[in-house]
Amino acid sequence: MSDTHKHTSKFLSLILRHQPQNIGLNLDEGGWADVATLLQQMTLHGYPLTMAALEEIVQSNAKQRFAFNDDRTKIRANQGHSLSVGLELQPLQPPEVLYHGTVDRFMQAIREGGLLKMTRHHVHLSADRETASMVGSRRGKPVVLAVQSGRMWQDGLPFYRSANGVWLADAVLAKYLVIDSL
Ligand code: HQG
Repeated sequence: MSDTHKHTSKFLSLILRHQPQNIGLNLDEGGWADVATLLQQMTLHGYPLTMAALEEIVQSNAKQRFAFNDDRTKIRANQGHSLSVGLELQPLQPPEVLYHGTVDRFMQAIREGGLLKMTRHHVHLSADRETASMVGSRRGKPVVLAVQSGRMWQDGLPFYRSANGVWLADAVLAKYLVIDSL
């Protein structure tokens, strides 16, 4: 992806997850934005964007952060919102173990209160250690926690998976956490 596309893609994350009002955009209750309006408003606000460029950004995004609807008249972020949007996620049985990447400075709070969703809609988990380690390393030396997701599911706690494959939970109590590696 070109640097211009990367720059635009980052801004698009901000707009579609957190602050659509920054460019005068409205999201509907499902988090969808009208594509024609988005192209127009992005362009007006210094991020010139054509349909072809948007399609390339959506398709080439390594984490598949964005999705179009069937006729490509609407677009939304697949997860990561701080805005209140209904992604209509269906509960789904998780694998026995999922992973969460964090850093040491949060560990005391996590040992006491478990994993909380903080400013997002859900706690984000991954099926592999490597992804969790990468997520943790955004903040420093990563600490990877194993989540006993199979036990949680048996205990009646729901899990969801976003369209781009991120596992989501409402919270993870400390009793379901195991420090996997330091
Ligand atoms: C921590 C990026 C204190 C938690 C990434 C994390 C991911 C606690 C931070 C996705 C806590 C929240 C999500 C507690 C959790 N006390 N700290 N009780 N419970 N935390 O960014 O999982 O680029 O909201 O460990 O790659 O780091 O946005 O969540 O460090 O996939 O697509 O509080 O965001 O993807 O941070 O990252 P975040 P996350 P995107």
